[in-house]
Amino acid sequence: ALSCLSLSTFAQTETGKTPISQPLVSHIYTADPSAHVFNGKIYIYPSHDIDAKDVKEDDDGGHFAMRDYHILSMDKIGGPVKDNGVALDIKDIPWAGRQLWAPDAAYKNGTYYLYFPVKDKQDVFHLGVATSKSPVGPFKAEPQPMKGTYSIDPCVFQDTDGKSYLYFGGIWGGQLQRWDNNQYDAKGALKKPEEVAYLPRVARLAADMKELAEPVKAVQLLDENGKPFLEKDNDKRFFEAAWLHKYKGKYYFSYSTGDTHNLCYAMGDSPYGPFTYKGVLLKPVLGWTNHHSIIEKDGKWYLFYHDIQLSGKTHLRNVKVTEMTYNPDGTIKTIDAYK
Ligand code: FUB
Repeated sequence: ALSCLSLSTFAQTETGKTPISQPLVSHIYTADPSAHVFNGKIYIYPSHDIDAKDVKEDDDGGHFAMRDYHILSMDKIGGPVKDNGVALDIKDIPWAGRQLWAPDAAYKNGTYYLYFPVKDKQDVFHLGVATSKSPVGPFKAEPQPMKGTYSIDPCVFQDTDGKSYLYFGGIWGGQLQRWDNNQYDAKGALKKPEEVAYLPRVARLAADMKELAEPVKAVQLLDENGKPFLEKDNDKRFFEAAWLHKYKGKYYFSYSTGDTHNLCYAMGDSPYGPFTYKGVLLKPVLGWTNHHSIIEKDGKWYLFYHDIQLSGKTHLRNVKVTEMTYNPDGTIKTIDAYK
């Protein structure tokens, strides 16, 4: 879901300032880090960015032409980071056409689940799932996309009552605009400035974690006054990169505003929302995209994110982590990734 980034965007961000964190790995390009703690250890499920020289940059993010996943692991924040090699290759996903975008993972009853978006052979994004007995794979993909899923950026949230929810969606190159009311329309248009913005999607997962247990719903995301965002509120409305976490009994839905490059968050009392907008979590980073995850480890909270510190190119990103802190009222202190 990305449009041409451009050097102008690069210049408007924090060029010249000092990054607060360094890339977690530098031997490969990584992005969209979905972090989890499994058995006391941190696992990061990122996109694996590559320089596909045969693919031209376009407004639908065609230059994000990723073909596999590598899972990173670390015992603690600040410790050595291990690249566990190829965990899933696009050639082993029977229905895949191109573009393995931002994944997520979950664990249940001895099995690890890797959720991923990829375009099918007709160039339509759907979500797939793959399983492994190890958190770092190798993962085996199911032969078909997950029924009823579409668009990009899956995020699985497992609530304390054992229920699991799949969040997803992304406009522009992420194709969410083609799926109003869960029906495909290849001509689905972006909203006009005065129209109500597209909303992210959610569905509870079935017990086997491979299927949806219910029809896909829109996640209710409201502005500070309890009103839906309009498309012209593009510094706050949802674009892509959904993440859900829970803190002190409240549900936090965070996401990217895409073309305005913010990571924002909203709070609610249920995994379905409604979520009320609370502010910016991470200001724009170097590069067009902004995409994150949030975990708790040893009593501290961490934001995983990416920028393009190593390459200076929008499609060659590097994942990073920084501590995240809450205010006494449960709101989150805004992070600026550069000093
Ligand atoms: O990495 C490809 C796409 O870029 C992701 O799916 C979006 O969230 C954006 O980060």
